[in-house]
Amino acid sequence: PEHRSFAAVDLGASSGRVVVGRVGAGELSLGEVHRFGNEPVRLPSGLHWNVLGLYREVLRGLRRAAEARPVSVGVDSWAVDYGLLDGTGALLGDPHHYRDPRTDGVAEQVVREVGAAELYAANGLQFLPFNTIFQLAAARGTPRLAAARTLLLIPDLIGYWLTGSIGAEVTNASTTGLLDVARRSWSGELAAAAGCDPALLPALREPGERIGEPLPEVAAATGLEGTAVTAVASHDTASAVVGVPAAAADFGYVSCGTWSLAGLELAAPVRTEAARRANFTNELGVEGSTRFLRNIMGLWLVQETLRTWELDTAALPGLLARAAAAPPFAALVDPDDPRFLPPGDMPARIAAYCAETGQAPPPDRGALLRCVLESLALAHRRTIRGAARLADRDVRVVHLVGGGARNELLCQWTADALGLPVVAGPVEATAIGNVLVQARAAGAVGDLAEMRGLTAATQELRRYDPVGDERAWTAAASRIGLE
Ligand code: ADP
Ligand code: LRH
Repeated sequence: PEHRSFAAVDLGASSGRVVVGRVGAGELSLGEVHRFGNEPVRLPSGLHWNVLGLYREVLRGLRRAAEARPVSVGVDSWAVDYGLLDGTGALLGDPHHYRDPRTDGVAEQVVREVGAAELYAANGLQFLPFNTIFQLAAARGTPRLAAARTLLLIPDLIGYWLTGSIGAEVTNASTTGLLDVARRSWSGELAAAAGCDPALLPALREPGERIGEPLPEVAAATGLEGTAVTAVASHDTASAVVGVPAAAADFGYVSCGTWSLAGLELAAPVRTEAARRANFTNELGVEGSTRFLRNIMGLWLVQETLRTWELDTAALPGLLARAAAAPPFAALVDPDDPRFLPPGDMPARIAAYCAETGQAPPPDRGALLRCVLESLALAHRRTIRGAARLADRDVRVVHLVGGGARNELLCQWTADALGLPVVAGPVEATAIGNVLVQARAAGAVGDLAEMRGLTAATQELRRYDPVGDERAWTAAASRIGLE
């Protein structure tokens, strides 16, 4: 055939989709066959993902994808969260959401026991309170953990349900805090630091490896018979970085959805004391690359604001027009203030932050949205500049991918704040990266450079050149401590 099809399942923290990608010589086209919300559920035991509901939607989507007769299927999702299996392979309870407060104070305790520098030397990971290593430490001594025989990250869990095959894909495993980043292997010492039995951790697999094929009941439910299930870069951010349409090496990226993941692609981890202090992470990418980046609280601030106002994304274009008309730099926040992490009333938290820092709280919805987006642009600026400095690299262009690429204000302000061109798109970079890693495994596309060339040549991109006075952004950054 002139082109071949691949099905990508991409589960984001705010929504999931199943996409069919067609790949051929000079061709890459995407068709979304199913999209569904991803809403957590609060139980007496805490905040959980509805992983069974998600799996049902995955099967529905795959049934539609099957009509395109895909060569293979790949699954990616948000990182760090996991399900536990008992000795028979049954799921033990509902996976916790990384925003569940059961980890409060736990990370600090583990860091006190092990040492922050020692942890960073081993796993190279930024300090986030919900890293899997800290979630496991929080679960120490629970009956559920005692009964567990296998730990599976979310895409590996879906892969297990689809095929019956158990494994841990390495890009996502690198977000757990349990991986020795230099050796690309599980670390017994890190597992011990969490009080976790290393036997829970399955054998690692690389992106592109075959996982298996659909179990009979899955084949019956979806019509996918004999289709391979292939390991992709199953950490959504790793797939998004594959989907960045960069032409040269001197690029920075912002994978901008629920989170803004901002940083660089490097050949090797940077685990200097300065990188640790600036809280940069070294997560693993494809072709042996390192994703040197930092989490920025991202569009979560917008999502939770809309939820508080009982609005959804459909209201965004109207609200963004009002943000554009609001006065500039009236109020600013540090988006990474830990108070913004849990679910809850976001406008109230932003107002409280402003009051505490001697700023007038935003007087209306347009002003509040402007405050959030200018603050995010400043955080993008600080993080890209910080990454370039810490890794001693030049950045000449910033690629902004994910749902945030639809937000013209955020793209323009990121360009203005950085004084660099921003190339926005693809919106579905993650699904593209998922498709392309499958296509490479099937021999339909070559290496990372070739994949990026194909994305650049076929996807809709928009360039934002910096305008206005960068000094205004510098002044704003120093006002709020984001330099
Ligand atoms: P995730 O993968 O983390 O679930 P996405 O990459 O799908 O996130 O991005 C979702 C975000 O994209 C939304 O929170 C919203 O802020 C933004 N977005 C979606 N549609 C639009 C739009 N039409 N205009 C501006 N922003 C949008
Ligand atoms: C983005 C993401 C990010 C992780 C977070 C938990 O969806 O995978 O890279 O830090 O979710």
